[in-house]
Amino acid sequence: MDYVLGNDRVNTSPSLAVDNSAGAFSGNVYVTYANNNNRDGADIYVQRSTDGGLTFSAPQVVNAKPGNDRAQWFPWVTVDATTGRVHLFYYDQGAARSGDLSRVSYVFSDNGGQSWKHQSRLSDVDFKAGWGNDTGQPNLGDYNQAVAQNGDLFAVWAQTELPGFTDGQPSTGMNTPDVTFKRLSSLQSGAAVDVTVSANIHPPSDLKIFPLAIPKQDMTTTTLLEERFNEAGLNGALPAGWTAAHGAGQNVVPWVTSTGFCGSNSTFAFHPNANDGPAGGSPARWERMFSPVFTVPADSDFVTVDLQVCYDTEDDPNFNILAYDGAFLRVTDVTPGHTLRSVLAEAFEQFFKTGSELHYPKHMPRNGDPRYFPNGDMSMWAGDSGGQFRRVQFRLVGMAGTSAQLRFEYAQDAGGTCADVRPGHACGIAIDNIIVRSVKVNQ
Ligand SMILES: [Ca+2]
Ligand SMILES: [Ca+2]
Ligand SMILES: [Ca+2]
Repeated sequence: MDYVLGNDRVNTSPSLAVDNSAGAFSGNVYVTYANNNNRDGADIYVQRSTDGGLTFSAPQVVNAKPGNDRAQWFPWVTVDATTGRVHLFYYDQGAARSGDLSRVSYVFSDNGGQSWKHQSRLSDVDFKAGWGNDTGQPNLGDYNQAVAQNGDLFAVWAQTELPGFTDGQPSTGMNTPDVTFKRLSSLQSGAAVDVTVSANIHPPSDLKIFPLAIPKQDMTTTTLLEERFNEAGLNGALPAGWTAAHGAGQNVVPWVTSTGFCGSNSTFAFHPNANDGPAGGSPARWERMFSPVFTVPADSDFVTVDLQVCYDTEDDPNFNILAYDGAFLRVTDVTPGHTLRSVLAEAFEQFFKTGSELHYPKHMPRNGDPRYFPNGDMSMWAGDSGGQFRRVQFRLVGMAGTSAQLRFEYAQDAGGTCADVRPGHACGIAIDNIIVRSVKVNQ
């Protein structure tokens, strides 16, 4: 399958169940998995055996819009030991047209897997795959399981909720995702669901979350950091207070200031996507750009980060999401007394948009190359922004009273640039017009 925005370590993750009931389809074997044959990221397939596993049916796709929506992945199948009903559920980014918003979708079969009915959802709310994606991996994973008997499905899965910036401190990890449990009781032969019980193992956080639309007059806004890279005399250097840091790789290629990429007449921060490794060496690298530290007022309700980004980096034209070279934003907690840690901005965003798309456009693969970003497997700005700067907007929560730093993390793998997939293109990523604001909502 393709990669999935916000989610680490995705794979086809097969699940298998046997019908142990005394029903008409007793002995049937069901295997489910995700694949990308329809090229929309992934769909959920089932194959069944009616001869004890000697042969299996042709693959049958069970999600609602195969080939025409977003990724469905990490399925789980179980058979009611009493009734023989086959239950199947999976993560589903068909919850939105772009971005990492996800839900748990559900189908069932009462005829031994010949047909599947009533796509509905098991998760009570939609949630973002990237929430809680901290320095550890993975976040959401292949932890979904269920059993069923006497008409009751008992299902568990990992589900995120929006955490604040400091969630989990002093640990390096955040406290989401949690395990969500649901009991779904159904009539044996009918479609109606009569009882559901669900629970999170941890109580929801007490974060104050404001609606996305707030009238301007109801907000007091304070600018914490503004950088347009237009200072006189930079001559390619980063502005005062900004630093370039080499993360990994044989070749040190610092972030610089530059002009001319994407037709911009303004100066911007820039990193090239280039096969520029040392002779006989590798161009794989991780190069970082750090902002000055800013301190968020103690009465801040949320922080916004606005910037513009233009990118043309190596992606994989065979997939919607997979890309190899690009950059993403982490926010580092440098508050005195806190554990110093860098958290993906996506991990605690209430809102995140790149151009007209939610979240990032692409995701880098897992990659054990020590010269790449550690383990890879991060969503990022990558691929082709069409020769234009795109507006990026974040609303970040739970930052009141903290001191923090933006860290732009660029990584490229050992081979290929944007010019290998788009011949003649100039390759790299440019960032400009960064503004960090604290917002206080007037009550
Ligand atoms: Ca799909
Ligand atoms: Ca500029
Ligand atoms: Ca590459």
